[in-house]
Amino acid sequence: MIRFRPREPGACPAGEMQRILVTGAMGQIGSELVPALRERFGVDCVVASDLRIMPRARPSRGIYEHLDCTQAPQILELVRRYEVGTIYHLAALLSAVAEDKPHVAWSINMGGLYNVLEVARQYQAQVFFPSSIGAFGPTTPREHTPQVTIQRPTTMYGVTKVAGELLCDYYAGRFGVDARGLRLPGLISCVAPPGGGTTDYAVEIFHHALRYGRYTCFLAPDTRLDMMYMPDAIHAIIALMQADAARLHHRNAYNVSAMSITPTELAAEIARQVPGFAIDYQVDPVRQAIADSWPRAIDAAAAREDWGFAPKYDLAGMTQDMLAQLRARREAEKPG
Ligand code: AKB
Repeated sequence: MIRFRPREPGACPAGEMQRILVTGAMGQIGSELVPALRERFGVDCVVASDLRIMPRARPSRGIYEHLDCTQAPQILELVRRYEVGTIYHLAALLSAVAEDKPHVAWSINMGGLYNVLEVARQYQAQVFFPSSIGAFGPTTPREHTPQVTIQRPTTMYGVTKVAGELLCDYYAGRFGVDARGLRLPGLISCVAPPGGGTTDYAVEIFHHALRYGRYTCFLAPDTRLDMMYMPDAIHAIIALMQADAARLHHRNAYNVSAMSITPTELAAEIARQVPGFAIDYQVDPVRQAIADSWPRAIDAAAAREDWGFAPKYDLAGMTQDMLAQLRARREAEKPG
């Protein structure tokens, strides 16, 4: 087996590059995290994996493996075969789907994480776990939500996220597993669709604006939630994983957010850049109830202080870049 050396000093905690495994690699975050990690550490150092079958026209070069995270032996096999030293565990169901299929959500979100942590314990691997603003609930302070506060979520997704944070803390404290996490807000991105979240409207709206000039939103106009543009999320994930462990006071998991916005505000910003764009509302009671149980604006001070979290994109900058990226993609997809 070839041993890889990191391109950058410090890329691998052992000083000798072990490969990186990304689960759920074809999802919304994985589709942008995998290329970013390959760019940084080298194409062959990153093993992308997913339950989904990779399309014949592969979006990128590099190792791809089929992986069902509920099957611990499959994770173990990949970690051994590729000498994995870091696992970015992204495979999970999002909030709306999890509410529809709570038993499946428990099995995938908790079972998958438990298996990943167990393998990480046995092979001393570092673990990234994406928690969420969904780890908070209706009794959490909704404005300037502190880093350490009440966490009594009322959704299965939230239950798995709080339990996941605690399980990661347990493995860190009890077994010394270097598990780290972020409480991610809604992520806005142009590469892969989110699929099944409460904040998905903030991605759909862009596609509909360019295609139809209008959008019917499933959340009420004044539903304020935290959001972040994907390039900032990717940067934050890698920055957290590279941070000096001694500085991490809240390793599982840090509040992060770049903007706190409503559908009305996002639509107004899009309308400034897509003349004639219009929004109307057909509220989905299930997703609205989930959104109403989440914070309106979380406080990311701990992430700024401990490891320098500093998102670049605000609402206007994100909207401008999203529209430019999506227009370029639409142009490239045109036949001839
Ligand atoms: C969802 O809406 O489920 C996710 C999240 C905020 O965790 N985007």
